[in-house]
Amino acid sequence: MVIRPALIVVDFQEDFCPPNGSLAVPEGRDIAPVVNHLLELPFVTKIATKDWHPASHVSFAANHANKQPFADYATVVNPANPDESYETRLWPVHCVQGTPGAELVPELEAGKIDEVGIVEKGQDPRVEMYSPFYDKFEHPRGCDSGLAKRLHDAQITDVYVVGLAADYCVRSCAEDAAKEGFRSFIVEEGTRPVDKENWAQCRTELEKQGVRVVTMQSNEVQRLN
Ligand code: VGL
Ligand code: ZN
Repeated sequence: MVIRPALIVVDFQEDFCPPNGSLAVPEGRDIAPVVNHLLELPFVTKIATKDWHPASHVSFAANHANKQPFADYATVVNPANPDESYETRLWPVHCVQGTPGAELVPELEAGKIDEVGIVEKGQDPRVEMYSPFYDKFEHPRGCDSGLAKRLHDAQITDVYVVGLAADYCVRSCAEDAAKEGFRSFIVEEGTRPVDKENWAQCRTELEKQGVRVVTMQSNEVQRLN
């Protein structure tokens, strides 16, 4: 079996990491050794993504009257179709374009990412975009980053996803990779969730979407060596 694996390092940025990140994921920075180890392996392509929001982004609680980050939600309407909408969780201001919080963490060996590797997402102030492939709107399709085409053009068969956060952007990335027809894996030691108490449930839902959560010791990772 010929496998052509890709690695996607999702949103390993200061704002998602302790001690100072505005949306710090517990133990978020601790994934660095695992991510760097994976970056040594012979993936066909190694991609990093950045959450890259304008200050006016819809996901910031501060941009809505009387809304609290983490606790409250807002309705996002498809700018191209008022009949399509979803409720989205609100967050502290994070990963604003060009700010220190939006930088990749210095622990990440970014020199090992492909030259053209960085995908920036969440740039439309009106919509949430957890996945680096597409935003959630389908009728019509919203933002397409071009990542799916890039992976198909490179004849990728298997996508390995790590980074932050497991239950939001890593999850959405792995689900879209599966939808695109790639075998899709999340490497568990290379990610951390915002809500640890919901991770078991989240895993079950991921497996239903065809994503496999694997460990560094699994055959799926060991065979890459
Ligand atoms: C993320 C919440 C808001 C993530 C991004 O990268 O998982 N989570 N924006
Ligand atoms: Zn965000």
